[in-house]
Amino acid sequence: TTATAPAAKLDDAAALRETILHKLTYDLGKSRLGARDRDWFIATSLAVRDRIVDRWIDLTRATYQSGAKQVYYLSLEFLIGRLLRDNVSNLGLIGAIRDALEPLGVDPEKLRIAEPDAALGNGGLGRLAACFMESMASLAIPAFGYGIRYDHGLFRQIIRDGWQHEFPEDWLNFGNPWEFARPEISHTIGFGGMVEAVNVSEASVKHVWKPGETVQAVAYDMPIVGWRGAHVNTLRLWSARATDALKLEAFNSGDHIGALSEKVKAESISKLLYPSDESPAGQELRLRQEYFFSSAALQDLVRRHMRVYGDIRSLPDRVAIQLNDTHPAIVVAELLRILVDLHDIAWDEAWDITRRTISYTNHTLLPEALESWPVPLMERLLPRHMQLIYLINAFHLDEVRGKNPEDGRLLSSVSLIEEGHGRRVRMGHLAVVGSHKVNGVSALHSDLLKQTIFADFHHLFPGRLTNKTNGITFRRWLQQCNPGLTGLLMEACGAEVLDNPRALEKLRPLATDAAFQQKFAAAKRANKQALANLVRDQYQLKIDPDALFDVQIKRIHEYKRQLLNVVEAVALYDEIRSQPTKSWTPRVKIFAGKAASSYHRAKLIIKLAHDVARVVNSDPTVRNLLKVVFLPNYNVSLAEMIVPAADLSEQISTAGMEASGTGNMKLALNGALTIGTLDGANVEIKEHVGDDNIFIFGLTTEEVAKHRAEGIQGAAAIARSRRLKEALEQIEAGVFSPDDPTRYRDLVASLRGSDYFLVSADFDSYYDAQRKVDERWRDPKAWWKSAVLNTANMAWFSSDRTIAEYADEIWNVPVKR
Ligand code: DL6
Repeated sequence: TTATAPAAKLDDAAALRETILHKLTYDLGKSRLGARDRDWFIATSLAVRDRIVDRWIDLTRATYQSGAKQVYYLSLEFLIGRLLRDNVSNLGLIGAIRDALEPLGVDPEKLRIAEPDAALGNGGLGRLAACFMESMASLAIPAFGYGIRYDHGLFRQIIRDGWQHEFPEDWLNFGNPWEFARPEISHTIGFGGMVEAVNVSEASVKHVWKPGETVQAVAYDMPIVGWRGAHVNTLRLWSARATDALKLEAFNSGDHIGALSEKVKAESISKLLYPSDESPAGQELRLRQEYFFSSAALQDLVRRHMRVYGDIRSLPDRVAIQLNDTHPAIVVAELLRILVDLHDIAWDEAWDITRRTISYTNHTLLPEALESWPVPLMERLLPRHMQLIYLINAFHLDEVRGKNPEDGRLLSSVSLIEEGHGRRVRMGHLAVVGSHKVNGVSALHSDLLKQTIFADFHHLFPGRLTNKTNGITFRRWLQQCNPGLTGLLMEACGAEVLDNPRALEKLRPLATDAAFQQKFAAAKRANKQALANLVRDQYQLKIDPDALFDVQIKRIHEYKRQLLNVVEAVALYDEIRSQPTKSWTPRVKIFAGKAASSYHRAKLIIKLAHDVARVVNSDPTVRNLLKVVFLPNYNVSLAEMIVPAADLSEQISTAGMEASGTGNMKLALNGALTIGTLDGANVEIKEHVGDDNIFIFGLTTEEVAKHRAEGIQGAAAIARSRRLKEALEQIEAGVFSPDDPTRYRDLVASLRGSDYFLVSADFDSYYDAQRKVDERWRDPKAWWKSAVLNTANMAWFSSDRTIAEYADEIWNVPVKR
C-alpha cells in the first residue's frame, strides 16, 4: 500500500518476515511489542495476499486475451470459514510462514484461530459453493463467484440452560484482510416504479422500466487461490449502499434521523444473511436480496463481456452462469430484460441466448424450501420482470399445449404461476425453463427430481435434467484439517496423494496390515485428544479419547433426525443401567448444529439433547460408558476439529429427504465409519466404500413413500418396540425435564401420531445397527480395516471430480487435469 513496500517476490521466510513487519507498522500502525494475535493475523494475511495479487492480475488479463469462456457461480451463500491456512497451504507457504514468524516469537496456530469465520451461509449449500470456488481455481477454470457481502453472517449460537439463543455474528468488526473494496465498481439496482411502453415505430414497442427507487451494489473482491497456485479466481461480493446517502435538506432542517432513513433501508439489503421471512417485510427483504445480487452480477458480467467482445450475441460462447439453487432464479428474467429492453434483441433470439447461458442446480425436494413469490409482491417490486415472466409463461404453455392438447393437469403442473391459495411465481419452474441443464446433487436426488417435483419437465425436456453428485475439496477437508493423517497417507501412497486423490486407492492392500492399522489409529487418537482438550478447555467437560466418538454435526432439522439419535441415547442409557455387567462399548455422542431461529421444534430438540446429556453424564452408574455432548456454535472451524476426530458419522435422515449431504463425505474421507440410511449421497458412499464398511439401516425411499401413503401411525411401531416405548415414556413423563415435566409431551405425541419423519418406524433398525457398530469397535482389527477402506475409497468424492463434470457436461469449458 505504500511506495516503500518491499517487493514480494521471493518465497523465503526472511522476505515474508520483512513484509509482515512492514504491514504491521504501516498498514496497522502497530509496534511489534504492542501487537496482538489479531494484529499478527492481519499483517500476515496482508503479506500472503501480496503473494497472490500479481498472479491474480496476470491470470485475469490472460483470460480476457485468450477469449476463454468464464464461469459465473451465483450463490446467495458462500460458507467460507477461515482463509489464512487455505491460502498459505495452496501457495505452498506453510514452512515459509512458520519460519518467518518463529524468530518474532509468534505462534502460527494462534494467528490461525484469531481469524473469524466468514460464515456467509447456513450449511451444505453454502459450503458446497466455497468448495466449488476452490476446485474451480485448482482446475484453472476462469470463474467468478457472485454473492452478497453480509455485514452479519450466520448467527452466533449461545446455549443457555440448554436453549439456543441467537446473537449477531461480527466477522467484519476488525476488517477483512482478504478483500479489496472496489468503490469504483458499482451498479444501480432498481425496485418498484412503473413500466412505460414507448412506440418506436408503427410495428414495435419498447418497454422502459422506470424504477421508483434505486440502490447501489458496490463490489468487494476476494482472490480465491487454487491448489499450488494453479489459478486465481475472484469471489465478488456485493454490498448495498443508498443512492442518496444523506438527504441534506432534511438533515439541515433538523430531521437527523429521517435524513438517514433511505440509507438505512438501502443498506438493510446486505445487513444480514437469511433475515427471518416470517413477516411480510422479511419476505420482501429476502426478495430484494435475491434481485439485488442477481442484477448486480448480470450487469457486471454483461458489461465485462461487452467491453472485451463487444457483441452481446456471443454471450453463451463466453459465459456460463450457474444458479446455485433458485435464490438467483430471477436472473432468467433479468437477462431477458437486458437483452430485449437494453440491447434491442428480438424475443426468440433473446430467449435462446438466455437458455444457452444459464444452468441451475436444485438442492432440495422439501416443499417448504421450494421458493415461490406472491404475484402482487413481484408486481410491486419488479414490475418489468413480472411482465416478462408472464410472457415466458405464455410462450412456454403454448408450446406445451401444442404438443399435449387438452391436458389441463400438465399445463397447471408446469406453469410458472401457481394458482392455488393466492397466485405465486414458482422460482424453480422459472429456473428449469430458463436453463439448458438442471442438475440434482446426488444420484438418488436427481432420480427423485425426475420422478417427483420435475417429472413433467423431465418428459417435456428430455435430457435437460442430469446429476452431478456433490464433492468436497480434499485440500481443506483432509490435508489442512488433518495433517497427521495426511502425513501418514503421503508415507503410504506417496506425495502424489496431494495432487491426485486416486492415489488413496494404494491404501487398499494396507487395510489389513497390522502396523499400518496402528499408525492410522494413532493419527485418529491424536485428533481425538485434540478435540477432547478443546471440549475440556472451552466447555469444562471431560471426554475420553479412547471411547468411540459418535458424531452428528449438521443443521438441526427434523428430517435430519437428531431426535432419533437422542432417543437412542436414552434407550442405551436404560440398557447400560439394566445390564451393568454386559460388555458395553464406551461411546461419546457428539452433537453440533444450529436451528433456524424461528424453528421451535428444532430448538426443542437441542434442549432435549442437553436435558438428556445432563442426566446421563452425571449418573455414576453409567460409568462413563455413555456421554452426550452438544458443542455450541457449530461452524466451519469447529467442523475442522470434529471431522478428523470422528469414529462414527451419523447420516440418519429420513430416506428421500437429504438431497446429498457433504458432511458424510468429509467424515468418511477422514476414516469415520458411517451409520446411515439409504439417502442422498450415502447411497454412493456405500457403493464406493463397500457394504461391509458402512452401517445401513432403515426404510428406503420407496418404503417411506408407502408408509406415508398408507398413513401409518407411529403408535404402532412404538407398541412393537419395548425399548422405544420405554424411552419415550420417560421423555414424556419428564424424567429428563423435572423442572418442566410436560416440556416434551407434544414432541412425543407427534411421534405417536403421523410421525412424518418416521423416527419410530426406523428406531429398532437404527438401534440394532448401533449395536453392530459396538461389536465392530470391540474388534479393533475389523474396525480399522473398515476405517482405512473408507479413506482409501473416497477419492471420487473430491469436488475436483464434481467440477470437472460440470465443466465437461454443463459449462463446456476446458479443465486442467
Ligand atoms: O447440495 C448441497 C446441500 C446438500 O448436500 C444437502 O443435502 C441439502 O440439504 C442442501 N440444500 C439446501 C437447500 N436449501 N435451500 N434452498 O441447503 O444442499
